Amino acid sequence: MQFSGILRSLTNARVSGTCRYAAHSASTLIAVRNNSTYEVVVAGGGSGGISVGCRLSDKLGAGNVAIIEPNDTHYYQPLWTLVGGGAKSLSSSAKAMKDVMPPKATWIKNEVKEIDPETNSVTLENGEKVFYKYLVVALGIKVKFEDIKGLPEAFSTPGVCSNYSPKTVEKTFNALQDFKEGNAIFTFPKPPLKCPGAPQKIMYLADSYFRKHGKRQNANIMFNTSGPAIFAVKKYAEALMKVVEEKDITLNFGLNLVEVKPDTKEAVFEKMSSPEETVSYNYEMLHVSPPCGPLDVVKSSKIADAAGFVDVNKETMQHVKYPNVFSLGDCSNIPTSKTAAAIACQNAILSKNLLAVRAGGKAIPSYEGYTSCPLITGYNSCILAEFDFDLQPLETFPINQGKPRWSMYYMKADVMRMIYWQMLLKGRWSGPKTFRKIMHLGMSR
Ligand code: FAD
Ligand code: UQ1
Repeated sequence: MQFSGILRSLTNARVSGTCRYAAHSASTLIAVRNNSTYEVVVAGGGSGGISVGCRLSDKLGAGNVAIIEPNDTHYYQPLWTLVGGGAKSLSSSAKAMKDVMPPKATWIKNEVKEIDPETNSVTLENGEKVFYKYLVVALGIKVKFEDIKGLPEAFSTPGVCSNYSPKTVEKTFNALQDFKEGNAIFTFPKPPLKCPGAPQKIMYLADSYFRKHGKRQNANIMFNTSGPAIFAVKKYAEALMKVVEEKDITLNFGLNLVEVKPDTKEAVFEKMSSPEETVSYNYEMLHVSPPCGPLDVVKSSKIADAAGFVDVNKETMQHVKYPNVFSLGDCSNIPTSKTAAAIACQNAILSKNLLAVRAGGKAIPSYEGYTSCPLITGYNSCILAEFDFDLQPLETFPINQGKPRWSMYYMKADVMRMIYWQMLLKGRWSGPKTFRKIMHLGMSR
């Protein structure tokens, strides 16, 4: 049967073909069939996919929303900064995927290999097709350690670590503990990357850790960034420059890590101003924030923009060409900083717009680019950066958020974790806009 025919004949999710199994939430296994059709298919079960999947399956009822996700574990990645700093355990950042799957969604435990918006279908790793009426793409971003020569091998040597993967994040705390003397180098790649504040947060924790353990005088802490500034928003950049100065950190702009030589403990950087020129530093500790990029499955599809990210309207999250396709989070080309905090706002707006379009209406442009980066500056201090598309502060609290505060540290370390598991993933958190309005008594944004 032609797909258009299938679509016409279906008002709700239907299945046809031979039987296979998909893991359902709450660990039950339910039978689904080859070439199934769902009202909504969500590709990816990370922060964006689970939060949207929960909202939509609550509205549309059991059997109508499928989430395609291959992994057994869901990670709360924002906690990895504190895992690397030794303040939280890796296990506290993880939950079984079956426990975060929305109860009314069908979990298809598989990988998306192909997205075809012309036939409204996605092809799975096992070759089966899943058809949708509406598609939500929430596949995240690819972390590309392998783009740095020698790095994959260097991870198996002491001192080389990264908070950007569950496989390497615990090595960061080992490196802090084992550090004796020399350069402690923290890198920042060419954009895009997720949570652009994370590369420097761990550096401030390292500084605090070394001070607490009497080894700060033996450490030359360096931030080697490919960028021209410490942070994109002026207000927070000024505050962070003071932190860098107070902590006596060496700041090198315009340096991009291209190679790691574990035998000689050297990190090689290209100069952004003249890429054929390189500069090498010896390291005792090297924390790598990796280059990131679009997933191949998105890049090779018709829903991608020239850079390989899902091409959506930044205010509605609806695809610019395919009106039944939506996207949020790290895989989209929404021009704001890629964070879970951004997804807090995006998941609510996307869900509302998808349901409006489904009901015959229009997607309403309402996302102003809200994103947030809790810039941890020590084990009990944090600058809470919150801003919009125009890089203008969009702050929740009626205090100067440019100042490092212990209250913001505890909000980040404990309150946010609770909000994430109990509210965001359950479709009950749309970001702090309401609090912002109340706290500012309608006087400012
Ligand atoms: P993800 O949560 O990465 O989910 C993508 C999902 O898609 C994954 O489950 C993956 O398994 C699945 N997937 C991938 N490929 C396929 C496929 N082919 N088929 C099916 N499924 C697939 N954000 C903050 O708000 N505050 C912070 O303080 C913060 N700190 C951070 C610190 C670090 C070290 C890191 C790494 C991130 C941090 N973030 C922070 C960023 C935040 O974690 C991400 O922006 C957020 O998780 C993105 O959500 P997502 O749904 O777009 O992608
Ligand atoms: C937020 O909403 C959020 O999503 C759950 C985060 O992700 C971990 C955050 O880090 C932050 C800071 C916010 C914003 C929330 C408040 C209360 C400022």
